[in-house]
Amino acid sequence: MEYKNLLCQKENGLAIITLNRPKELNALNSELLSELSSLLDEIAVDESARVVIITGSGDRAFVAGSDVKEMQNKTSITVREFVLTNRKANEKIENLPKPVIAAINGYALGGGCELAMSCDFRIASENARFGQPEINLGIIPGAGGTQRLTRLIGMAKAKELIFTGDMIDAATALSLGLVHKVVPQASLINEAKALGTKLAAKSGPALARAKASINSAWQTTLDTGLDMEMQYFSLAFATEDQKEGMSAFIEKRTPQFKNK
Ligand code: CO8
Repeated sequence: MEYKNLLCQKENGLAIITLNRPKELNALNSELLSELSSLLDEIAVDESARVVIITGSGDRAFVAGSDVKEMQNKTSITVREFVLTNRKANEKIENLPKPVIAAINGYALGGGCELAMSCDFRIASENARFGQPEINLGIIPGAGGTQRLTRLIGMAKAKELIFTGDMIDAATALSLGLVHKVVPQASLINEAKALGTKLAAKSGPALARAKASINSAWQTTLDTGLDMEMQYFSLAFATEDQKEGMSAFIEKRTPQFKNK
């Protein structure tokens, strides 16, 4: 399917999504977010796409936030639909049964930082800037920022970023644990592809269950989480990949996973 605000390229088990509104620094409008949800639905069932990379078009911005021009005249009632569209897209990323890597090529502000935080990995270019500047617009983060940022970097630093609206550079984001790695912009996409290729060689069902099990740690008690882990762990023994992985270990060879 063709998308107006997205590009999608598939190669060697990777689906590379480019958020493509460069004139608006890839600001998220509801059309882009709806398209992203549809594309992720397609990718979820596409066996040729084992890992997803999300990046922004151009060399200035990953995403400079939700589209302020679209939001400006909304009311407390009408803005809820926009929030839900954004929330749905972020939850599709977070719950996609495949790893998702954000390749952050510039500003990741507001809804852009929130989208990146819904991904499993964040690799940033040296020029990336992060922030939740909503306070400067007289609002608060509305696409998960108060929740995911707090869980990722802790309450003290989340309050500092959200209350001040200040931007931080990529090195600071790395020191806070907000990103996994910082690389020169010229090598960003290749770094993301290298990680994607490494993950694409693993067992897809095992990755999907590891992701779901780790995600549950955010939502539940330790006991319930351990029960869920036991279920996912046990289910792995119903896969061909478990047989292949363990046989390969014993036969001292590299496993050839079939994602079954
Ligand atoms: N929305 C709409 N347009 C934007 C946005 C945005 N978030 N960011 C940039 N643009 C547009 C600018 O308006 C400008 O367009 P034009 O040329 O037509 O005036 C173009 O992109 C280029 O931007 P600048 O000229 O401002 O470029 P600069 O290099 O001077 O500055 C910045 C770059 C620092 C990134 C600056 O553009 C900026 O501060 N942008 C806004 C950042 C921001 O406040 N983001 C948070 C938005 S609110 C949000 O994300 C809420 C999340 C909660 C959502 C809940 C569900 C909806």
